[in-house]
Amino acid sequence: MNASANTIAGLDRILTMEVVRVTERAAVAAARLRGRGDEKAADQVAVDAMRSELNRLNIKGTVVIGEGERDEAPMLYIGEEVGTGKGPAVDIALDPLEGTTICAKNLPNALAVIAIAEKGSLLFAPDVYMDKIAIGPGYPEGTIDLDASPADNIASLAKAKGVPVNEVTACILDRPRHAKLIEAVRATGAAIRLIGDGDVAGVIHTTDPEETGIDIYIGSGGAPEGVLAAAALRCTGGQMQGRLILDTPEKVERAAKMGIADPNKVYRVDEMARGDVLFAATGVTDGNMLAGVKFGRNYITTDTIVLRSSSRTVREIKARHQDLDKF
Ligand code: VTB
Ligand code: MG
Ligand code: MG
Repeated sequence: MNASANTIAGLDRILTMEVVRVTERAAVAAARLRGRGDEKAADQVAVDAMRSELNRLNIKGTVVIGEGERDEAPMLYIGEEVGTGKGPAVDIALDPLEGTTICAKNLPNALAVIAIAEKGSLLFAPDVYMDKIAIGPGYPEGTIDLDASPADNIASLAKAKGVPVNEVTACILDRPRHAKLIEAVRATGAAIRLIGDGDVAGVIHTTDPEETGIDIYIGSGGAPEGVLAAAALRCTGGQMQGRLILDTPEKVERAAKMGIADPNKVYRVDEMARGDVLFAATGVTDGNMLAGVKFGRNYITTDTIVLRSSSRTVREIKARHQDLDKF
């Protein structure tokens, strides 16, 4: 196959296969520190592992959503150049360990996550909170609205799904700031899956309600996690709206420096992730969609989902790693 056949719709499709190793490697490293109560250590090994594998890819990558500003994050910081430098110029959003606390406590749904997109197509979001609402594919456009009340959103989703409201489950981060939201959702009769962390997984879970039991994600979480989740929805279909929470002049200014002129803008999926996007996530701990890493006597097992927007392919890749020394 020649190069043009591989790059017909944006990114080189071979990258779809290559990117799997990046999240697998990070997930295995983090999983070795599952349940040790040390979030920092688990995060650090995941970052190291993801970076070294990423630097083997033939891309000229720039981290646009990463571990933070250069001075606070020594590696995979925003602006860091990654890859061999020999391939196409791409933008990268990553979280080597999404849910450090989940991993430290060995609770469900910690993931190693990456999104790779054509240059300039991911929202350059500051590390602030974002108000989010998301549902999976198959519902009419406009079923959800970030500015509508939780009760209206739940009612609208139930109608679109053709079920009574009490058959809807919302996923919400368990935070004091969500007390009113939780109360409002409960008042509708809908169920809530409260999660300790991991809203990238929470949003992705809406794309497969039969499997995960989650229909809608609501609430505020990290903006970087919002862009990562949007990258995934871009590939699976689904609706998401997000608004940066820029509640101090300092945050408004920081966002302005990153090119955000309207601090109140509501971003839809394709305004957070445009063009051809690849998304990969490997389970670190067992989750609703992905199994966690398993350490066997003779091999290590990983479970990864790889998505590509231009073809809308959803791949689930279970791997047995027998070269144990490498991990
Ligand atoms: C969420 C969650 C992340 O940050 O985005 C959350 O998905 C938001 O911040 O796993 P708070 O914890 O301050 O509420 C994480 O918990 C950590 O990245
Ligand atoms: Mg992180
Ligand atoms: Mg995170």
